[in-house]
Amino acid sequence: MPTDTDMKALEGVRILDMTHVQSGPTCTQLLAWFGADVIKVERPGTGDATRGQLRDLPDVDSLYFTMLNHNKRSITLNTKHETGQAIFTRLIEACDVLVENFAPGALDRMGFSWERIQEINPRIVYASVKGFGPGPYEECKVYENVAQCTGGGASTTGFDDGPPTVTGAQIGDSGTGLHLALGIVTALFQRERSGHGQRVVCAMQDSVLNLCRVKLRDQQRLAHGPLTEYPQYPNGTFGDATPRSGNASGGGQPGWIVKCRGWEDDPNAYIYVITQAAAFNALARAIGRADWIDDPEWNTPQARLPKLDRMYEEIERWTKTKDKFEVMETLNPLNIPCGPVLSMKELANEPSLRATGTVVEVDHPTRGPYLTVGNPIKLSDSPAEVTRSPLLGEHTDEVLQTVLGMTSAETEAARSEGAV
Ligand code: CAO
Repeated sequence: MPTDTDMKALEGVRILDMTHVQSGPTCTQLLAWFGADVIKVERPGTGDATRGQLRDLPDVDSLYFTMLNHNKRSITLNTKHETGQAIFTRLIEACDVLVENFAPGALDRMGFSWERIQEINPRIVYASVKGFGPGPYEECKVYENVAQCTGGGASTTGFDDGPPTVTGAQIGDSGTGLHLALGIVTALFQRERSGHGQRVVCAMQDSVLNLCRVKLRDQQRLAHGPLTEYPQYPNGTFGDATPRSGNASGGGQPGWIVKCRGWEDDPNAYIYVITQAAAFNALARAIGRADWIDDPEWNTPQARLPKLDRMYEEIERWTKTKDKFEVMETLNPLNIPCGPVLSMKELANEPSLRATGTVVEVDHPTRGPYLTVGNPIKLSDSPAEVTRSPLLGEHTDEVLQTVLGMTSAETEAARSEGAV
């Protein structure tokens, strides 16, 4: 069937984007990549605080900001100013979705409660990220690592004899943004049938816990005996909560990270190897331990479980003789799932990621070209083209005039009042 490659999945959907920092902007960036018209509302003068955070170049929007706000338009609007609020009300009328991730109650304090927003536009989907859902902490402000700690990520990450550890993957911020994006498109889908919008809320604690689902599984398994795939088994002790499992696999097939050639100097000369039962004989042969195949001490998953550490020592004896890519090339054809530990430097230069648009170079008027992560979700009929993030207020006049029909004199008057 012929496809119209110019058409985008969310074309015609207009998003009023009140998000800042990371969690909310991740969500609206995804919607923009799918073709939504995302209008980012920022405070006049300063804008999203991340524009100026972790700067690598003076007076230029930071990579933190540029990499989270592609494909959006930016307007400045003081939503605490009377004229600004009148303009904001008209934007609510003109948009399909309002997204925000301010501290709890911020939008209500500006005079825009959910009731008021529905009055202005009953079809609008109003979506929010908050740190916590209703309960003792609902009024708290939350950043990434607070969510990783309160959602179960930190207590289950790291090694048993070390402190709780957060992961580099931004499961609290970007993870919640992803959840929120799904909530928004689901609400829009329901609106097609119901005719009215709804409230969508994602708490960062809930999103992290959702991503840590297997650890709540393990919490309940603990009541019935030790977790046999964890490195604490059989010689260590288990307490009454899911412990940290080092690099053990979270699934039913054991796995671990082992050293490869060059590990003494290269912090990433490692590979993850999963000893999937179906491919075990091939692995035993590859590492020079074909004797395991007929040895009842080694030739069943049950027999191996109490001595996974010894098994991985043997695997590592072999992997240390090869670099991580050679190990990958040897084991993959044998159907042994494994993955080299790739550094950010290696990922940035990986040709296959460039070819699919998962890593893209984008040009920016004040910083020049930079690398970013493109849309990881590939739609065959809605290809995502990554365009640069907007400068602060770059589209204020354009949006107020084309979306709201304001004249240039009205826009100028709002500006001189300090409303935009
Ligand atoms: N015009 C006028 N005022 C504006 C405005 C605009 N365009 N945009 C924002 N403001 C105001 C807000 O209304 C708020 O004012 P009040 O405090 O008077 O209500 C104020 O700016 C600051 O908002 P904030 O409290 O959200 O910002 P903060 O820097 O203190 O906190 C954060 C940041 C992220 C901790 C908080 O927003 C939060 O907890 N958000 C929810 C959870 C979340 O998304 N966290 C992830 C962030 S990424 O790591």
